[in-house]
Amino acid sequence: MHCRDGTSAHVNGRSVCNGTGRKGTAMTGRRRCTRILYLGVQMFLAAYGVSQTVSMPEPPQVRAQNHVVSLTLAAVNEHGRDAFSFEGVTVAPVIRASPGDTLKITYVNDLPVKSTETCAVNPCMNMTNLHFHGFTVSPNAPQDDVLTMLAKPGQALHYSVEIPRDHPPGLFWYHTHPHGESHRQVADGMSGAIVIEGLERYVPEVRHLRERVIVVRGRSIEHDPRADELKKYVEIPSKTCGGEAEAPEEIFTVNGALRPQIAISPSERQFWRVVNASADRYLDLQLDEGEFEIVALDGMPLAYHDRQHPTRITHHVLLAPAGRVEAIVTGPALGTQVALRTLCVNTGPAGDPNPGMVLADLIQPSPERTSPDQHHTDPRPEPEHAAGARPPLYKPINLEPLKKRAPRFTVIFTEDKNGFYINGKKFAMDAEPMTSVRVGTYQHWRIVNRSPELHPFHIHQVHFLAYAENGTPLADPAWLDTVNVPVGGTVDVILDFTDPVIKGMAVFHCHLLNHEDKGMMAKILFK
Ligand SMILES: [Cu+2]
Repeated sequence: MHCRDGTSAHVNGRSVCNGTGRKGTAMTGRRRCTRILYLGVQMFLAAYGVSQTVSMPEPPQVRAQNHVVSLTLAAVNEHGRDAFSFEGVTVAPVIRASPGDTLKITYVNDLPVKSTETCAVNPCMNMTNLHFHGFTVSPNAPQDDVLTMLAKPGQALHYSVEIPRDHPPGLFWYHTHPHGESHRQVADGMSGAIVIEGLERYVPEVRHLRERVIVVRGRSIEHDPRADELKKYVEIPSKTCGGEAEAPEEIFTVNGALRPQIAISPSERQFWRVVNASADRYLDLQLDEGEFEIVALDGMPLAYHDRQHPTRITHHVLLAPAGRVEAIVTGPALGTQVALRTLCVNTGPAGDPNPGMVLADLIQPSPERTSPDQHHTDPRPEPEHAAGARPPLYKPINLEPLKKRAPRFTVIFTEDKNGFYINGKKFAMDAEPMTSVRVGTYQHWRIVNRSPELHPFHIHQVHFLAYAENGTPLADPAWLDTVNVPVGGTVDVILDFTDPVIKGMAVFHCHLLNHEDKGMMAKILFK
């Protein structure tokens, strides 16, 4: 088989082409090759546990009825990997709710009593629970409690999470959070998206756009005999991009599929809601051509705090593990080959390899093409409880005086061969809170990274304005719940502790979950 870029490889007995990973090269040939490639690769992907679908799979959605979203999820181990099971299928549904709704989730731990897997802290106990990442809700049971709600194999947890009526709309996600084995479970894929409806209140255009919920997960290829083929398939360059010595150990999947196709017509505008659900890898999203018109970051509409600037245009966007971006994208011109890719992220001398690779290909639906996507080009149906009927809430606030004051609290990330620390301490389940804050206030914190690798800082229950890096004001300050902290550097944030629903004990931690499991977490008491 001859590929236009002169390269080929064998996957499952079929020849495939290796793109160069650079835009504008070997496009026509690559497209032809890519189609043949899919046939071969999808066959072994089935065995590999990745979707056989060529189009980007769409997970099932669960909606509210009478303001209650009810579902049962189970934790299972399938083909040696931990997974969520929903209605008998190992898939993580997209949960859709409106402000004012209640999530009633029965979470059954059907994991085996004895684990065959490896955890950050061995042995894996196969304890599990749920965290509702980014939600401004109570940290007390039966809500977003990761400290006392833990199910052993055979046990069940009953969540009843009340989403406040004034909760911002946007993309959130759920994942498991048992200290010591969070990394194992999330790396295996125990994560799913949550949409809080109502973003069209802030950016009316999105109401009429085709919406795509895109869950990006990391997948280990460390012990996969086909690692080389897989790396070629997603176009990981052979040259490393950071200072790291090791070979790449993970590739990204998109809604469970490896390099699926996303149908979008020329000039069509779509509303993409992307979550980085990987346990420990960064995304730096870019389209080969085109830009992202950002509407929300980390589930917070840009307009919420800045009514005059509801969107922001960018060519690439860094998403730390757990980060989300919601953006309008425009279909490329007819005949152009465009991929959604992640750029290389240099995670520092002690960091993990985080190479660039292709996440998905944008394809243009054509009449002869029998893509299931063709039937989904209509605007999405109105949510059952049209949050859009309510007027949008805005929260403009002048934080300049707080920025000028010295930080009220400093979080220092350090690591050594024995573990990972916040302010010199390793997390313990029975630890006292490292700090406490009075609900009703804003606080200036400084996050300090005294280590030779990146760490993403995350705090439960609240959002913060990240406004300065290494002491320099950011060009685009943003309200986030997870922020990257540069190697040897600092990030200054103003945390919003004003919502009375957050009262209770919560945590803040590094969202490289391997680090969290090994101690880089602390408790905070909201009182
Ligand atoms: Cu970390």
